[in-house]
Amino acid sequence: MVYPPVFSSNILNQISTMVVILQVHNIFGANTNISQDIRIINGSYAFYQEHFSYQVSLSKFGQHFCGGTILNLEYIVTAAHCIYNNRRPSDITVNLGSLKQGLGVRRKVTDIFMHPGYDNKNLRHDIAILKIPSLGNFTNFIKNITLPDSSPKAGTNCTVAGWGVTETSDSGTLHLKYAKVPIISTPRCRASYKDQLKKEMFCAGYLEGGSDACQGDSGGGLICDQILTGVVSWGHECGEKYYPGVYTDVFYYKDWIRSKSNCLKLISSHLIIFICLFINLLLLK
Ligand code: 4AZ
Repeated sequence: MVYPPVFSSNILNQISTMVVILQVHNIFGANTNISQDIRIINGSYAFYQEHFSYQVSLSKFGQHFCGGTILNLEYIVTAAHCIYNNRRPSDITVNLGSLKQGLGVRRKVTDIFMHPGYDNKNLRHDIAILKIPSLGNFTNFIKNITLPDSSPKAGTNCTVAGWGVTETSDSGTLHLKYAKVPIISTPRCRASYKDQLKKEMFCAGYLEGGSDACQGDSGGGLICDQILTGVVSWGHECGEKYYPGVYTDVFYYKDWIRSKSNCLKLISSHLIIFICLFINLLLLK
C-alpha cells in the first residue's frame, strides 16, 4: 500500500468516505476478475483526502471532464487536450479538496495558458496551465505539489489518480480512485508505441496489462516520491497488454511552467505596468 493509514482527527469524514466506498462497490459490484480488465482499471478507492490534496477535478456545467494538479495558490496544471475544446476560462470550474465529485472548494478559471506547441493530432506538448482566483492559503486537504528536478527514472513507483472511466463504469467514478504504476523505460515503451512516443513523453504502467489511467483521468498528475512527474495524456486503450499509459514529461516543461505560474513573473509584469503609468504621467506633465 502506497499510503499507509494514518490517524486523522476527522473520524466522521473518514466514516462517511468509507460508507460511500462501500456503496459505490455495491452499486457497481466489486471487480475480482482483474486479468480481464481492459481499462483504471485495477485501482483502489482513495481514502484519505490528505493523501490526494494536490488533486483537482475540472468540470464544465457541473460535469467532470478532466483532472489537474495544484501548482501553487493560483495555478493548476492539466493536459492541453483537456482545454482544446474548452477555451473559455469561465466555462471551466476547478474543484479542490474533495475525494467526491461535486463537493469541496470551487474556483472558476480566469485564464488559460495552453502550451503554444500543442498539437491535437499527435498530442505533442500536451500541457496547460489554468489560473484561478487565489486560494488564500493551503490546508491539510488542499495543497500544492513540487515540480521535478530531474527527468523520470525507469522503475520509479508512482501514483496516478482520477475520476475517469473504470473497469466497471464507462461514465467514471464519483469517488476518486488511484493506481500504483511504475515508470517504464523509453526503449521498452517505444517498442510498443514506435515513433508516436515523442521525447517529451514517457510511459508508466504494466507491459503485461493491468492498472492504468483512462478517459477522464487525463490532465491529472503522475506523482512519484511526492513530485509531479507526469501529466496523464494518452494511450492505446487502457490497461492493455503492451500498451501502458503515456504521460507528458513535466521536467521537460519546467521552465515553461515556471514562466507562466511564477509570482516573480506577476511582480515583474505589475512592475512594468507601474513604470509605464509613471512614464505616462511624466509625459503628460
Ligand atoms: C483518454 O482518452 C485516455 N491508458 C487517457 C489515458 C489513457 C488512455 C486514454 C491511458 O483521455
